[in-house]
Amino acid sequence: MRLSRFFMPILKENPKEAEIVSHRLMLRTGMIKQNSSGIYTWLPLGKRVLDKVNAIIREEQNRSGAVELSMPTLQSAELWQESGRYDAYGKEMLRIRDRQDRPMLYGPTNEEMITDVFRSYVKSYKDLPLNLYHIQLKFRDEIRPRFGTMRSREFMMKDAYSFDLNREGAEHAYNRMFAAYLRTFSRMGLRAIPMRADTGPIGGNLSHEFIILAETGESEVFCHKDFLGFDIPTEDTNFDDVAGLKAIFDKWTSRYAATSEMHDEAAFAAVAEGDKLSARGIEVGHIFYFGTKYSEAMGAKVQGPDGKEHTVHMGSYGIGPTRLVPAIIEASHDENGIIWPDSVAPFNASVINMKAGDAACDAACETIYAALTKAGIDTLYDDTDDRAGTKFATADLIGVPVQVIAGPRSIAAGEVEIKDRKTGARETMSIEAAINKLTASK
Ligand code: 5CA
Repeated sequence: MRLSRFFMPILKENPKEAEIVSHRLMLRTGMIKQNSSGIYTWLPLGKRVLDKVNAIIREEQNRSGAVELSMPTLQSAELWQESGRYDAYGKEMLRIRDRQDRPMLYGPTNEEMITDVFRSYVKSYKDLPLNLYHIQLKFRDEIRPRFGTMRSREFMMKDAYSFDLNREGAEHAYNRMFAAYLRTFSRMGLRAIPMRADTGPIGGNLSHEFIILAETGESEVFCHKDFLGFDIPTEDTNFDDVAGLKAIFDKWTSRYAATSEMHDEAAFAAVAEGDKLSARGIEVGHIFYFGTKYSEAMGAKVQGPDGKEHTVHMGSYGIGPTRLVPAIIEASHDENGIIWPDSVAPFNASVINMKAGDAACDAACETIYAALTKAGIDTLYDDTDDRAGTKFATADLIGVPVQVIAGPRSIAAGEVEIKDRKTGARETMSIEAAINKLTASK
């Protein structure tokens, strides 16, 4: 992408309304724009990050055996009347009427709708287990939307729903998502700790929130330090291995970890003083097993191997992509701006032409830009006529992991400088060596 043709409205001043660093940086770098309270446009730079976050989520959901579909944002109230949640949900639900005066709502979650999809088609245990997911916008009329897309009213959610013949099957489905979540967050450079959690309006009694420790987090959390060192399930994890996944679950629930709603003072007091972590955290995912709560109310049954009808056991599993983006920034920034992990960076490299218009600089930058692009590296080429200082500041601010810097003096010597955004380390090398270095890992 040539910066001169991109749309990246960088703000010169720090936006005053932003209370936390991720919100400030997302506004400054032109990743998001607020349209109304808790409702945001994802501008091109932000959209690129969000797409990469979603791609990782999708890969790990698919790896675990979940199947993607897409459900609408607007739902008929009828389904929610069936489950009994239409009245129970309260003011967070945005209720709408269509021209026929039929009650509709903008979905805050999709348990009812997916149960309806399921009961329309699935009649036999032979079609189980099944886990269906989508990545879709939700709306919750939060009392206090704040911190940008961290807690917004319209937000994106990956929501998956599992269906099994019995509790045993449902527990395996839960463990599948549990392991997939550990992998998902780790691939974004985050250490998420699963914590016993309250189930709120979703229901059930087995539930974990996946929490990133961060000073600016909204949740108060208590856990054992060992979580910081536990191994993440590997890429070759067998998601059909019931005992293997149970072992992962057991390991990751073997130490104390709870959100404030579920906090047990006495149990926490038993943790050795030096092992206690009492901190703040950001909830990036939340998984629930709620048995037959929806399937019972809505008649989702299958014929079992015994020939009898069985009400299916369900769970639901949420991740908040539009919250993950600021959570990653909270975990990875410095005084100059964002430091993106390569896996979610909007661009993986930037080429900085210190003197656009200088024939030698232009030619060298075009060569590098073309070679990196050809190798499949998302590259931002700063071909604008801004001052070099401005270009450096912008590159640091938007946090692209590697910068290739070309100025008239270095180009005359056939060289460029490579700067690592995270460490600040700089290396000078030939143009060819720079191209080789950056494309080697691709
Ligand atoms: N149906 C279940 C799981 S699919 C559910 O709705 N779970 S939830 O309420 O815990 O939401 C799932 C995830 O969505 C949360 O972990 C969080 O990452 C994200 N999320 C929830 N509310 C918001 C919000 N107001 N703004 C941004 N993200 C949110």
